Amino acid sequence: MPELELIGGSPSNYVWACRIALAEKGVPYRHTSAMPHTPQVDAIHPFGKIPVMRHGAVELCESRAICAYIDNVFDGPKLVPADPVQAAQVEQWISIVNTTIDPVWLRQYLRAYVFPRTPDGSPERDTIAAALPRMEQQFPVMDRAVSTSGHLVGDAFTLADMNFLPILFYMTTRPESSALLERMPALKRYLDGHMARQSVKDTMPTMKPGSPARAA
Ligand SMILES: N[C@@H](CCC(=O)N[C@@H](CS)C(=O)NCC(=O)O)C(=O)O
Repeated sequence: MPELELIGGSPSNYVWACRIALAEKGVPYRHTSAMPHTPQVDAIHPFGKIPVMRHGAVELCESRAICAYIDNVFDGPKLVPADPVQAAQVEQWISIVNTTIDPVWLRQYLRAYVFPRTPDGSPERDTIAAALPRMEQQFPVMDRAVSTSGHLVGDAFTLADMNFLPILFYMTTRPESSALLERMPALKRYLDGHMARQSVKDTMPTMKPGSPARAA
């Protein structure tokens, strides 16, 4: 079988989720770092987003599609349970994480720190202030979601957790989100427990101090 190539900078939460999935499956692969909207990304993603993937003649974009391919083509533990209810619950949480959590916690809150649109490069305080009330509502929801089993679905580490964990990790890098997390005991246990997984440790983005999530 040809070697799989995953393309995209490691700080991206979507790239990180795919790398955790590859590690959990035990799939050997080549990781090529690339920013969004660069030629090798644009060649595969119609809107230039990372990650993208190449495996022989197969080219794919969008993390969910890439992970579906990885799960179905390669041996190894299933990323999505066979049980139809749990499989649907995994899709439900991936959708919630990617359409409700990511836009506020990363694209709005963290972006205002990492890619501020201020003249002097200081954090965008008004954007941060606008995100916080929504995060105050969303953190307890996610805390409750993991409080029973320490997982989003059933009692196993699934693709839903692989999508959520990178986003949650980035919340430890900024003061307001870090303080919020301190008030969420189940979420904190969930984060600490799963950050210790080999697949997560092995794929941890290399970050320069002060510049976490450059491409998140
Ligand atoms: N739905 C996409 C989202 C990917 C995404 O938004 N990636 C970010 C980096 S974390 C990106 O490429 N942003 C550039 C842009 O949106 O133009 C997926 O699941 O792969």
